[in-house]
Amino acid sequence: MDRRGFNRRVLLGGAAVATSLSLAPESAGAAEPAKTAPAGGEVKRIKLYAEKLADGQMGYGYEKGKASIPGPLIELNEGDTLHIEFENTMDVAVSLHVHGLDYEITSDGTKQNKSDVEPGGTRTYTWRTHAPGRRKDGTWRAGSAGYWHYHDHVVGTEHGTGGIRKGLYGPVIVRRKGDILPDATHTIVFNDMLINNKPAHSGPNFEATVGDRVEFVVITHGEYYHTFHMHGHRWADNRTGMLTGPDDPSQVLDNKITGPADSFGFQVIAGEGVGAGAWMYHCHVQSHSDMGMVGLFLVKKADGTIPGYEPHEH
Ligand SMILES: [Cu+2]
Repeated sequence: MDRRGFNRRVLLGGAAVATSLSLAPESAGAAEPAKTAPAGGEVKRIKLYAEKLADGQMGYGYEKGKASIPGPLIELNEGDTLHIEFENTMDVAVSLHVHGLDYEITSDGTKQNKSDVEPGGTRTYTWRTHAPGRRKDGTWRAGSAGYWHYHDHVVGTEHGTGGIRKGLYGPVIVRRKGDILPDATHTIVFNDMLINNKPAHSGPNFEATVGDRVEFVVITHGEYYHTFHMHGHRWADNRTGMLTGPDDPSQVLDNKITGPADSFGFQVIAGEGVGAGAWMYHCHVQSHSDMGMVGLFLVKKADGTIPGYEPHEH
């Protein structure tokens, strides 16, 4: 059983439990200690494809014929190494370029060092990650943990402008030992005036049940800056999006400015202190939200209902 199913079952414990939770909203979702990330150090191997999609867009996928926009979530723990056997099924050269991780120039994914992949070709990209630590000179070296992303760097222009516009991007999460693990992770990419390359005013929407620990990765691409806003939920403006304790000085936000190639992430307890509902998230640049940069965080009650929400209206 996955973590999400486990959490849901705990929450389905009965009406008496639900009542006590609603009287003490700060404890919602805290029935069990949160699960945490293990230490890294593994060598992992995946296969990744770049493909043209039926509607003229492009995507990355773990299997042939199953590319998606955004591409699949790649999760690592600090210290892990990832070898990606990358196959280009398209009729134009394509690449894989990652932010935030360690890679040699041969895994840069750019034309400048011939690390792109010709049509029909295959190449292995290697990404490494490391834990934080003290350098010999006494200074502190940051670890790799963070909310990062990957994208094409060669389709259309030598910056991958055409590939990114058509959907060649995806999320990467590197966790530190002890980081809290979520029940589910969702990716939201503001790409020009679209979200995840979907038509305006059409989401994407994400579902959860009150009390679920839900993680969002927010990435921006394209030409514009945006402000990411979520209704009813807040997060901390730091590496994990969560406060570490009462003295953590990180600012708590429900709105964050984000520009091209920025990425951040956070976890919320769905409906904590506010309950179920069709909670909007959207770009808060007013003209952008009016033009359809909006989706829903659909937080259901334990019985599956969402107060006031009529799906057919949306
Ligand atoms: Cu915007």
